[in-house]
Amino acid sequence: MTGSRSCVLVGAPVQIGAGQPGCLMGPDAFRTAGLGRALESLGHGVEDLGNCAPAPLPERSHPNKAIKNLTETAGWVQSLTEAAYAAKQGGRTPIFLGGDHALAAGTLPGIAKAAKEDGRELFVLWLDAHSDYHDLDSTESGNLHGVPVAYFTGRKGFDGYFPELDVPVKPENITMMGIRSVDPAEHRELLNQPIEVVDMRAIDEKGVSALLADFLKRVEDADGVIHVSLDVDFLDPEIAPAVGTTVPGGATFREAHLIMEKLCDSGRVGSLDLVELNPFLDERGKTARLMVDLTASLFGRKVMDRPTRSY
Ligand code: 5AB
Ligand code: MN
Ligand code: MN
Ligand code: MN
Repeated sequence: MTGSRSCVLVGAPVQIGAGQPGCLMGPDAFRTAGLGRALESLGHGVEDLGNCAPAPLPERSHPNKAIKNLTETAGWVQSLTEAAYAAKQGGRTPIFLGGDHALAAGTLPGIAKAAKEDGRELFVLWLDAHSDYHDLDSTESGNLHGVPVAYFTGRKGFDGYFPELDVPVKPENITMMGIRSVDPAEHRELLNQPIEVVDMRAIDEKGVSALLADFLKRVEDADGVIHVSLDVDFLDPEIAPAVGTTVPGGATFREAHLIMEKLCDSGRVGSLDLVELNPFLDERGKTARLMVDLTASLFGRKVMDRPTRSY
């Protein structure tokens, strides 16, 4: 990423969207693992805004009885939408420290609103084992970290349950990478959507470099700005065990770093979610440290001080 940035860290200790507790500790694990210090050492300004809390909302319930913690999740969506919009003001670069992936149901609407006001086309790179494309009717686990993409793209069925969506994210501007676990209901809906799904087979066959270059070309053609949403389970569980929803066969250490390095070279990343870290499941801070190192790659840490294109 070119130049020095004003980074703002926004803690979002949401854990009620995930199937097991522990993500509550995520923001502090990122701080302990040295996220702020890593960014400062790269020459960026860092302001830690502390942790957000969910907005208190009137109790609500949905006919799908599997759904867990609907009211509190909607409260998080509301407070994080406002926090994300505010954090994006003044040309700053917000980094949201999760917390489970339900937080993206708040961060993306706030970022989308800010991008619209700035006259910028917003693109989303969704790095995850899962597509998180359930709606409130289709989720079987009832864990609402599985619904954010459906909500922030404006799919029906959230009215009256989640806050009214101001600015939806365009499905054609979303690329999902690392995907290897899609439920049947998500699969059916994704086939009707222009969301690009780069599954692990595509990565095996073509490599992350070429696949990411296609995405970056579209962003550049539109003079767009990118929001990256990085779920720990995008990574292979061997290198990143601290997540409740591990799926074998994930991205390798180098694939993940290469994605971050190329995103950095693009100079187009405007905001980042770091989600699903469950420090209770970690091995001596290994996953937290890897997530910090990946963030450092995204913000300019390089082996050689030369851009990729000069090879
Ligand atoms: B994550 C599953 N599709 O709905 C469901 O970790 C998993 O944010 C959702 O990607 C995983 O419960 C949500 C089986
Ligand atoms: Mn996810
Ligand atoms: Mn996931
Ligand atoms: Mn997960």
